[in-house]
Amino acid sequence: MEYNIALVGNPNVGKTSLYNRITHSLEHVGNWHGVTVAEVSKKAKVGNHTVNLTDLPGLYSLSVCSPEEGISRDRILSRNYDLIINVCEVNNLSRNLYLTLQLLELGVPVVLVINMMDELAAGKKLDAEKIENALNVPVVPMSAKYKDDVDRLMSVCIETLSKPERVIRPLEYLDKLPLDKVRATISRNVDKVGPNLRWTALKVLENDEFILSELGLTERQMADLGDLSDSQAHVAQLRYEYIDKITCGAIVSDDSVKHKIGRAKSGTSRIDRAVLNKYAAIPVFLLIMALIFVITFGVAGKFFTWLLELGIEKLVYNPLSGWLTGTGCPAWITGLLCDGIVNGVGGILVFLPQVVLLFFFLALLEDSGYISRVAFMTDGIFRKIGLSGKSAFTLLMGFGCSATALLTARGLEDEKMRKKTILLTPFMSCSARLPVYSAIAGAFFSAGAPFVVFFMYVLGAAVALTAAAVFEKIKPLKSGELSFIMEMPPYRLPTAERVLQIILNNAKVFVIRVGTTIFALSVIVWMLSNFSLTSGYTEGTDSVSILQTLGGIIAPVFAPLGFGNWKAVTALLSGLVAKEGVISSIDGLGGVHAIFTGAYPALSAFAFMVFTLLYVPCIATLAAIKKEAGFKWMIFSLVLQTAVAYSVALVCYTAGLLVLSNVGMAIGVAAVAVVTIAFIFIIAGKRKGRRKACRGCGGGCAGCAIIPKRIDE
Ligand SMILES: Nc1nc2c(ncn2[C@@H]2O[C@H](COP(=O)(O)OP(=O)(O)OP(=O)(O)O)[C@@H](O)[C@H]2O)c(=O)[nH]1
Ligand SMILES: [Mg+2]
Repeated sequence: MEYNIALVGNPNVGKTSLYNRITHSLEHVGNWHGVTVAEVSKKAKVGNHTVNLTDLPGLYSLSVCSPEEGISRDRILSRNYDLIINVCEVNNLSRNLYLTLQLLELGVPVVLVINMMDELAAGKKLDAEKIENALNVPVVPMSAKYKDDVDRLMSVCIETLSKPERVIRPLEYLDKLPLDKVRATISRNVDKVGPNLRWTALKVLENDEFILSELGLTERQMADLGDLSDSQAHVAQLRYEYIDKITCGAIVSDDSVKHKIGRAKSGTSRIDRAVLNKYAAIPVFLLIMALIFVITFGVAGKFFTWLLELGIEKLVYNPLSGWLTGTGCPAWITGLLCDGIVNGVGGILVFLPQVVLLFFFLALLEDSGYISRVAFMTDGIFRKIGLSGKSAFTLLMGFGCSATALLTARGLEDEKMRKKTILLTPFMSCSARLPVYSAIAGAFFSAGAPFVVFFMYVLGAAVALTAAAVFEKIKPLKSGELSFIMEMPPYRLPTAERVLQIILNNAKVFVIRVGTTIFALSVIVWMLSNFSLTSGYTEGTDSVSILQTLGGIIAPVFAPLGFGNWKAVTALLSGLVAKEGVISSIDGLGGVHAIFTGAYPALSAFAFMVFTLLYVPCIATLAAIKKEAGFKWMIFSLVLQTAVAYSVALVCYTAGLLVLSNVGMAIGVAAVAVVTIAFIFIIAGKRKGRRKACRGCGGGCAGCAIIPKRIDE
């Protein structure tokens, strides 16, 4: 038999962890709320049966607020499954069971998983039978992260599915509600919402916007129903009372264990006192990030990259070019295979350890629960520029891959805030840009390379935040007022298995990308840069290659930035396909020293890195922006990024030239900059003062009508 099973539950309870265990997948798991933003499905064999399992975004209730919760609600209401595995977390049982009751009200077949049993405080045990008897659904306590209780869960599911008639016990609190009266009022509209009239009546009592709009009740009918906000509170209260009844005594002391209880909690709050400290929070965050960069691009990353470089040169490049030359192979074939493919592909492959290390640290930050803290501590600053702490998740995920990170913005309730977060995410330096900085900074800044790379990441973030502040001044992008409720997950340690999974998964994705996109780009760029339209292979001749001709036309545009040559232009064009393409093209075109020449090659290289950081995102990111925000915003993002990249690179190059060519002038420019900034602060301070004076007038003047609200914020 083939069964459709859906995983449903509150956010961050371990649904995806369970999905990965059952289907042997590697879907994204993270210790914060709202990791999964779209449904995923996969088939798994369970004995003689096939199970088509669907992982859904987390939701708190069937009355939804965010778009991804809507995906889950629609799926649950569609009844397009045979069974729901409802996942709860043992330490949040009361809150999680609220959704469980709603599923049971709907009458859907449910198996209840009580997850994270390993986190139950020492000395406590769960009376699963009590909950099972009260709800009349199978209950399976487990730890999806550690223990292999998956087989037991699946056999319970199959057993539940194979029962011909499942008896769903009516929930006693429903009898206390005037459901019959509501049914009578809405009965003639009910064909619009399906056959479950009793459930629809309950939703009406809950003042459910979605159901009410589907029903399209008349004013008369609404008047008959009375004040729905009162009944909404009453329904919630009855549910919680029922949950209290079920859970009271469900978690009891386990006398066989004599450990000190609550140790983990006090440990968590002690760490949080340091990590979330008003003064230390941001410096601690920057210190952690700096440490990660020093390890990734300095000590460890550099060593492994050097090792791979050596391996590729000694074991692939040298033997291959020697053998090809020995066999009398045409020079262009040797050039294509060795300089085009081995150098192009190998030039990226050597950064595999650094990419893996970066993803590993990012996953540690994510899985430990630290990223939630970052979102929490940045919320105040972010609010001032029209974003929220939740945007911090998306932006930080942008360090991995922009195209996937911007999907996480779906968790943002305010539409303008969501759009802004989407537009800003590509400014964060994704992992594909990492080989570009690593290779260029390594060649021109030797020991200072990790700091240059760190600077690029900081610059990307600074540009994103500045752009947010500017957007906030533009009416179509000004965010609405939102109250932001954020859940702080407990600190969790990733398992060795998960760490290994992260490393293998990211290595696989990287190698596949290098083996396909970068391979193709290397071949194309090498061919176009070594053949001319008229006289074939150009090596050893005076002919001008195709790329040289085309790139040469655009190159002057980049002259003010210090890299106005066709090779740099070619590299940037390759970067549109995939950002790693920038460096594979550079390698195929003779390496960094052949491109950044002139009086200040390091400065040109620096401006080039800045441009690479900020210019048009790759095609995959543009496609994601189009999907999430629409075509218009995609074009806006394209223009915005290119303009910002050009301006910032121009400023960096010009300022660098001033410093390097005339130290006296540089000091003068710096002094003027300091005075200007100080002046701006003084003016801003005075304005603030004026606002206060206005407030003092008691609200009678025109200014007071607008300003007091802003001061009170
Ligand atoms: N200690 C412990 N942690 C777990 C367990 N199951 C999952 N986790 C952790 O809980 C966090 C959330 O796991 P996910 O599987 O992403 O949760 P989810 O329900 O899919 O979350 P959303 O997609 O945000 O709705 C991760 O850090 C997991 O490693 C468990 O049994 N024990
Ligand atoms: Mg998930």
